[in-house]
Amino acid sequence: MRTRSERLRQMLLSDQLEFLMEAHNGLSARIVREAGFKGIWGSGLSISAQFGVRDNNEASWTQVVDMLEFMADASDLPILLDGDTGYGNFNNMRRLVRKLEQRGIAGVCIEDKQFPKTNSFLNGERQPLAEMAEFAGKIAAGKDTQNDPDFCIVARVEALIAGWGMDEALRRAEAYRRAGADAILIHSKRSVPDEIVAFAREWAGRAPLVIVPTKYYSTPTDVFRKAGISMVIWANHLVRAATAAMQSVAREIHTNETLVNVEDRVASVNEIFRLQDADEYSAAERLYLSASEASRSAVVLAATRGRGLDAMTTDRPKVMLPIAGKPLLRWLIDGFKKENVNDITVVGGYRVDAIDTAGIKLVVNEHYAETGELASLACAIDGLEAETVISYGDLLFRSYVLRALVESKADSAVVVDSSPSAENDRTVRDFAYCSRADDRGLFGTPVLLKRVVSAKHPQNSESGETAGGRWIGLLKVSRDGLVKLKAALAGLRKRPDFDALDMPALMNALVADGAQVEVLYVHGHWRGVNDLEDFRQAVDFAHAQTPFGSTPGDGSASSKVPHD
Ligand code: SPV
Ligand code: MG
Repeated sequence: MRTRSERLRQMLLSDQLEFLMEAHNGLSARIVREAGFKGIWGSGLSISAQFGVRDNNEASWTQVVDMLEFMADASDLPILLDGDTGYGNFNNMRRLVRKLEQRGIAGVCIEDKQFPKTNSFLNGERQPLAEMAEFAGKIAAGKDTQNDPDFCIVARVEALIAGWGMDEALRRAEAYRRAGADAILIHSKRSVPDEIVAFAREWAGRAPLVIVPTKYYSTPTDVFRKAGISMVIWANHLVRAATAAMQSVAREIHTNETLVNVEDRVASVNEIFRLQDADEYSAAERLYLSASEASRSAVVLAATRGRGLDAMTTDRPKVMLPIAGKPLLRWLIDGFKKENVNDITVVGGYRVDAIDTAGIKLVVNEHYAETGELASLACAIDGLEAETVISYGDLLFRSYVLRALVESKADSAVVVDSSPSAENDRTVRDFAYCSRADDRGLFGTPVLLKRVVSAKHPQNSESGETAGGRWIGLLKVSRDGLVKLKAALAGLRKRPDFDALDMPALMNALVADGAQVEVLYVHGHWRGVNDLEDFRQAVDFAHAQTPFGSTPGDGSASSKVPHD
């Protein structure tokens, strides 16, 4: 793509009438680009106004240039800066040109008034003009300074505004052209374009002409085309649009003390994120942040009512049962947050209305009554791209359990409880067959999962193999592991019995696809909640995780409750 200055120069030289739209900060610069404009006017009036100061050089020129940097970053359009008088004499102009080039600004327009200037529409006729030769010297100094041959210097003639007449305007324009100006901006504050049209006729195309029809705004644009104008600047309409909108919304909210009337009239927060290019940030985060720094995701399967707990779950799902002062789900979420697992999707189903959504994304498995865990997982998994922990919703565990899981470098890892008490459990459990039994050594060689079997008792296989323990309901996949998991899930979805499948089927499919699923052995230190007895034990377990002297569930304490 051509440089910004090349494009601005091309706009000035083209046969078409071209347009610059005012912007005054990064956001408005981006909006100008999205609207389809080819260039931006860095308006002195608008930039000073958005700072809340007057158009009298109250903002320093470096503050203006800093703002231009944001604008140039937010939009790749050429920017023509309204450089007022050049902020001083020829020497200040030289430095300005250097700094603008360094920041990718395509050109500057300077006006033949005196520093500090005043906006042309405020007593314009009383404003002293610069001495013509001095101003021509400033233009020449700027042209001699620029490194980029396409950088544009536009000379703005204020003679008509100041009431000096057409001849003086033409005389000055010619002097500025000879000094090297790339274009002449002829300014008028009349409500009709007669002066401008007359000037253009006399000027006869000696250099491109630029106009600012703020005061003669009702003139049909074709009049400018016919007059041979090169470029029209819509000089202040975004700052005025923003002002009117902000005044109306602020008044409305102040008067009615509610947001309800304005929400649909203002840009959504997501639209602001889009204009800030938030998606690019997320993509870069995935590319550059190490897994431990990047935000991790979790999916919590919480769609079922919970068999064996019917009496307690008429009005809420199992995960909302209070355990030692806060719902089971909250224990889980607090545990996730401690390990930087912040993007938490909970799949609800039964009494989803009772799930507390603070800090989570809730998705619904509408068919929870007829489907299994994988159908619930499928409701959540598509949007995920980061390292992800998949968890049953009815788990309590000591915090080291989750820490070990998220710190695992494996593409996929599961937590298996090797304690013998697990084998005597009352309920049907997911037995994990592993490449090696738990030797409870600290630095054992990696243990891999062979398969998970749901059964009442661990089975001895033909080879006499015994289960390494119980899968507790925690699986982690890295970013790469997630890709494999999604593929395995997609494969299982083709099966007619998909709706009946639970997590073990997915882990077995992963293994069958050749994935190495690491086994992290624990020895107790967790509870699942499947029936009343579990529930009773979970309460005891949770109480034992609560720091001395704090009361879980009173909000202030809940975030402080460690699990270990
Ligand atoms: C500006 O936008 O600051 C201008 C144009 O200088 S005008 O305000 O119309 O003079
Ligand atoms: Mg200005």
